[in-house]
Amino acid sequence: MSRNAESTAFRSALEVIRAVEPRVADAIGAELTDQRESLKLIASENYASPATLLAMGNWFSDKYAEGTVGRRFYAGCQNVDTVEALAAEHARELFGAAHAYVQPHSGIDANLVAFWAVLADRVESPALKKAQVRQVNDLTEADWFALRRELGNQRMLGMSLDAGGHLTHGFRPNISGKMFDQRSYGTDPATGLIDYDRVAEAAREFKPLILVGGYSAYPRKVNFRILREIADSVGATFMVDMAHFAGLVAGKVFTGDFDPVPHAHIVTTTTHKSLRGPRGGMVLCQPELADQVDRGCPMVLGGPLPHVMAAKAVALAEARRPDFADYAQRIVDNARALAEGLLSRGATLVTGGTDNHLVLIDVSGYGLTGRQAEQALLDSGIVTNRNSVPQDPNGAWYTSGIRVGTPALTTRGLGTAEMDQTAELIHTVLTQTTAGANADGTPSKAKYTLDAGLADKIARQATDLLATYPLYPGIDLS
Ligand code: DSN
Repeated sequence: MSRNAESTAFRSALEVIRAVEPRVADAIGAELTDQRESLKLIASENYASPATLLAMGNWFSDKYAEGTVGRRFYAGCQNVDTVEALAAEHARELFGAAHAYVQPHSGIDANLVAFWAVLADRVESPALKKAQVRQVNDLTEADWFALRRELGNQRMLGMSLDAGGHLTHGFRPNISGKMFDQRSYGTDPATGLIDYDRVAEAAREFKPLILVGGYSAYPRKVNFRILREIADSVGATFMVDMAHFAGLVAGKVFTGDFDPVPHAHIVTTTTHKSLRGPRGGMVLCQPELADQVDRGCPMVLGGPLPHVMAAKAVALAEARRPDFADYAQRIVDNARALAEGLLSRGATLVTGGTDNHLVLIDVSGYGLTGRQAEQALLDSGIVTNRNSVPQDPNGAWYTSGIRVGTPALTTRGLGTAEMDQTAELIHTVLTQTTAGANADGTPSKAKYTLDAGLADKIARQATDLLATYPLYPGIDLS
């Protein structure tokens, strides 16, 4: 691929946009500059390839395609069928999955599709069976009442939010917490690790319909074989949300007990995190759930996004190339180097380290809340996000943690030596930041002081660190 082609493509696109609304063209250009200049350590972000980005910006966006490949509610979907079938085929081959559904617009959507599929498959309700075979009009008011009561009384067991679980795994601020009676399993307070015996005990007591594995802020591998055994022991369906680590599964860094696909009945993911595709979601499942999963649209989802499915096909094709495995291994090597760099400088890390793509720093050791640390790092050109730590005394808004992840910087080409330098920058900012006070003298969880000169110096050092690894080297918008 000639670099010139990439520059021409994006320059031309911006010229066309600029003729209609120049402020949008300016914002798109400014976003590239900002991303090029900042040290992006948000564990859930990445940089999709130019081919993936370009596959999204076209007339596929104009097409309605409710239904599935070859069975649409709209005419004229032959080209959508092509890209959807390609994306699903790449996903099945890449992950060794029996079935792939590539329509979900996001991770939340993918999880809702999965929840519905499990409910429809598992809830023993005559009313539900009638509804499923399109006898909806035969249902009486009493049927509907019974149906809603049965669906609304199902149980889910997932990882607790402050141990690193995700909001969509049954927590009250999310619709999943309103749909399900939820209970959580946490981590061992001494080690920060999942205690599988306690998960088994919780499953025996609670008897969930769905056992959920997966996380967004747990820095370790999860043994999915053991979780499947626990699910089987109580008759639960085992679902894994691998949104964060899908790239590590695709790149064969997580194999055997740590690859969820052979163990789970149903696996959900986003496509834009470590997997490095377009913003979107996906469901993989065992054959017995495929029919229900394929009802995702219009049961749960709005019309599919064909332009995004085209980009998923491109990104999944990229993930099947041999160099993707090298990228995936480098993500983990980099996270380990970052963790070691932080630990050697005195930082406290949840679980004492990492074996995936992320590191969770407990910033209370620096006398800061997560919110103060996040903002001080941002002032210094380092983009992270605050995150709860287990049993966090500061709650989910202020938090006591900073989550950092390596997929984006790994895509850019930074290696373990640069991770050590990154650890030095983070540690310097955190040691030089002091917590502030409210007007009445009480400690503030948001205010902080950091010398502006030091923040600028760190930001320059971050930019210098990135200079050798230009982002999108083939794209010159000047
Ligand atoms: N927002 C994603 C993350 O940052 O982990 C999960 O939804």
